[in-house]
Amino acid sequence: VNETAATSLVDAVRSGDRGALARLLSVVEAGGEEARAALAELPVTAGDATWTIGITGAPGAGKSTLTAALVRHLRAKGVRVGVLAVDPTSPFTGGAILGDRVRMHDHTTDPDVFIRSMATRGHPGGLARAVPQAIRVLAAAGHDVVVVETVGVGQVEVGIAGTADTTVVVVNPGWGDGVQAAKAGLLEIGDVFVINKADRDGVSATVRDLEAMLALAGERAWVPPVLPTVATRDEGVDDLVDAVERHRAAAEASGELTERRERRIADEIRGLVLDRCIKQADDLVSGTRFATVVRQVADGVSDPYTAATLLVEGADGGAA
Ligand SMILES: Nc1nc2c(ncn2[C@@H]2O[C@H](COP(=O)(O)OP(=O)(O)OP(=O)(O)O)[C@@H](O)[C@H]2O)c(=O)[nH]1
Ligand SMILES: [Mg+2]
Repeated sequence: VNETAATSLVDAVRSGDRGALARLLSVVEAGGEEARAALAELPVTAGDATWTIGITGAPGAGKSTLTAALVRHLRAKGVRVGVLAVDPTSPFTGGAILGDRVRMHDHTTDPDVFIRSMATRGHPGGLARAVPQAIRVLAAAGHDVVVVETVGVGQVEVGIAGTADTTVVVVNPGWGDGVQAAKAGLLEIGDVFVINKADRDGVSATVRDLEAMLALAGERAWVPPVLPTVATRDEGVDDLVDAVERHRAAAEASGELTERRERRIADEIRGLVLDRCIKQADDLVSGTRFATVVRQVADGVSDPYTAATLLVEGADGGAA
């Protein structure tokens, strides 16, 4: 790998070259040697000044619409914003990226906004690894805030939102007793709760239910606020910006910020380890040695457990 190429790509990103930024994000998403070389140029602490906001919630809750509104409000304050829209690549959400593009369209010509969709294809460790790395890249490019939109289903997606500096959980009126939120693990990770689509019925009941469920956690230094919004009409978004700023101040003061950032680093390392283990496993279960073992089990000479142990532990006596 050409270390000089990696260095000049990172330098170009630091100097504000948007083409280079797009390329570096692709490199990071793909992982491997090229990503390693580039990220070696980007110390984790380089992103310390950048605030990350995770936006998560059920499919269709209005996360993208809310993100676009949030970006608009932050831009009005002169804040430079990067957006990572994590596409879960499920067959049911195939339209998500297109939808996000449409809603984000207002911002695509603003040089101080950078929007990127990130696919979660590939190895299970991929997303846990790539999101923290992409945040670091966007920080290096001078973004003051990075918003990460992930759908609030799936352990990995919820986990990623939960390691943001501030996690915003988006629900809709009629989530009723909040059981869905609890099941998805969203109650634990939310620093700010938004009841979007507050133009619909049942807002006050949902506020009450959520607040009651949050109160079950007992006394806490930071009590997550519950805010109604109508993202499509830009209502309540000022309050959201305000709540995020208050949470930021509280997290900085309490040491929670340091903890979150360590969790993000842990996710990244875990993802890298997982990717490598999977690569090693793939190698073990292919090739002639594997074919031999399969035949032995098929012939009744060995059994699957013994075969697996032999493959993993590398003893070749039985497999030869
Ligand atoms: N009535 C109403 N509709 C809204 C509001 N916010 C968003 N919507 C609509 O809800 C639909 C889904 O909005 P998105 O922003 O794509 O939701 P999302 O959570 O990003 O969806 P996925 O990324 O597919 O999970 C769109 O048709 C929006 O126009 C709101 O406050 N009120
Ligand atoms: Mg979306």
